[in-house]
Amino acid sequence: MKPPLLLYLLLYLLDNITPMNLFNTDESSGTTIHTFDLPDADIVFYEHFFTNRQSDELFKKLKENIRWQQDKIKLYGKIIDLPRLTAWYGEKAYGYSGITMPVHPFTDELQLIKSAIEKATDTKFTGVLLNYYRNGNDSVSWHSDDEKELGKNPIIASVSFGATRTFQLRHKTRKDLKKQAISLSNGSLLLMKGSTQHFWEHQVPKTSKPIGPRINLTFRDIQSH
Ligand SMILES: O=C(O)CCC(=O)C(=O)O
Repeated sequence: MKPPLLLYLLLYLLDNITPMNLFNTDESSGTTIHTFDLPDADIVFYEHFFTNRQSDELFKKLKENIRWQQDKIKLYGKIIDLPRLTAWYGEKAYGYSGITMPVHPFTDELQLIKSAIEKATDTKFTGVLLNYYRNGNDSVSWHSDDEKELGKNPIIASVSFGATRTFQLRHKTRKDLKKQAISLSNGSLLLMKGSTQHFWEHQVPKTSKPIGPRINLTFRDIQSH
């Protein structure tokens, strides 16, 4: 049975009332801000930082336009594919875990996302590492974003589009503290600052659940080479 005309009209109106300004990420656009009472950490999670429509559109554009690469790592003496695709965009070169990333200039979409998060966080970012998780078999294992180019207390702004994945955090020395989990949903922004990277490490584990692709962007400020 077809929905009545009135319902179509209502859906049309609702859709068009949703703020479409990409930069409108205040309470009126539905953003919910969560803080975490964790020792040695300063973490803020903005749920629905981007609306679903903006996020779906940005996911599509990033998937098509980003110059994704398949990196390799050495594990127990064997060269294997990194379990995700990556790319680095920004003003300066960057590398991690022995991988040197070719640098590409910010695209229009990346510039838009960067401006939105810079405005909300009052921080300047000079580069972004992108991760493309094709399915639940793609992952990133325990690490901290503490490369020396990121400075003493790195500020990491992590934006997610696509399927929700679990982001886990564990304290490096305090074994009495429980492992934390945050569901990084479509359009969310996770901000990690202060001493977080010194004391905590994070991962996105593999999942056997049938889930779709996800793109994650971690904006960083590269201070020196
Ligand atoms: O995909 C994520 O949410 C985490 C990415 C990450 O840890 C990184 O790029 O260092």
